[in-house]
Amino acid sequence: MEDKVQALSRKARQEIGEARTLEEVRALEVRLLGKKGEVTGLLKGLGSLPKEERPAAGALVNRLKEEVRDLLEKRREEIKARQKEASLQVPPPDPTEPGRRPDAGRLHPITLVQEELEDVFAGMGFMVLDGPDVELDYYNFEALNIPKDHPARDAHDTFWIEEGLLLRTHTSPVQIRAMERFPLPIRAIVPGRCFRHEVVDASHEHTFYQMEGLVVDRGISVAHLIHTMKTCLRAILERDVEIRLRPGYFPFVEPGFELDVNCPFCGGSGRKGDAGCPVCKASGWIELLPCGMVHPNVLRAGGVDPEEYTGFAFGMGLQRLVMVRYGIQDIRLFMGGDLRFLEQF
Ligand code: FA5
Repeated sequence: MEDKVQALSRKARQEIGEARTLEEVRALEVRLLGKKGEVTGLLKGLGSLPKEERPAAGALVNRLKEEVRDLLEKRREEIKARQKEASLQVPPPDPTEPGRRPDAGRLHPITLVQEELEDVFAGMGFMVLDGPDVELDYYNFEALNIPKDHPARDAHDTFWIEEGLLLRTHTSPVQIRAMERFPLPIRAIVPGRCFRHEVVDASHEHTFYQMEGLVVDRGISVAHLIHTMKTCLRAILERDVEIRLRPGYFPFVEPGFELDVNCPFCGGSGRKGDAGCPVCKASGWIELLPCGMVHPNVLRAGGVDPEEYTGFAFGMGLQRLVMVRYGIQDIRLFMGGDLRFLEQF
């Protein structure tokens, strides 16, 4: 019996030492200690020994059983520890892997065009002014020749705040603020945010950007307006532009115009291949911005004598200009926060 126990002990030690997985350990456990296992077999064989040998042989087999149980448990712990270590291990760095480019921020297309415009106008001697987003009714309407109950207010439905304050609907209030604050002559642009209570669609937002322009001096005429607009549009659209003025009504200018530019998508021909140009609707012109000669009442509200001075003003929709420049069809893309759009600039 002693020989058998020793032989099984050696065999068990070796096999358990070679087990690589928990499943293998479990299979050995069954084979050695299970009901029909080899150690159990030895225990069962005790009955066939002479009576006086049984206690010593029994103790031997029981020790073997303990030993095998300990060996199995130890191996199990080793395998578990190895698995845990392997799962924590970080793969070594791969020097052949292509590098990752850090995400650099970039300017929003509206800011981009706004800054370019500021440069162009600064080159023509214009100041860049700012005005409050939250405005008084007086500056947004009254002083711009839009008294209470004037129908022009209908086109500027806005968000009202208590005590006669409102979110400005255009940058034109800064015309008055500029004339109040600065000596003549004045040459100024005012880029800024505007708000209207408006149904949002492909060309209208509730929050949008305008750039106001104001020139007040002796002898200012429509010719100055046309020259200034052509110079700025040529720089921003990076091509020679044709413009045309159509009559347009705004209470704060007289005469007032809608300024159109020849369509950059069809070169002003109105045709794209065999079909009509879809961008300018085959007209060859794109409506770009309203402008006009400053109304005498507005000059008076700003403390300027209209008998001595004249001026022109314009109110450019900044998004509109960016859309024309880059061929963008939907104004909602600007504030949508979609990186696939923003990363193109
Ligand atoms: C005005 O706001 C006048 N203050 C412009 C002006 C200034 C005229 C000086 C004469 C002299 P209008 O409401 O048309 O005008 O707006 C001017 C431009 O702002 C439009 O041509 C358009 O490009 C842009 N705009 C107006 N409303 C929205 C809107 N909801 N979403 C996006 N852009 C808009």
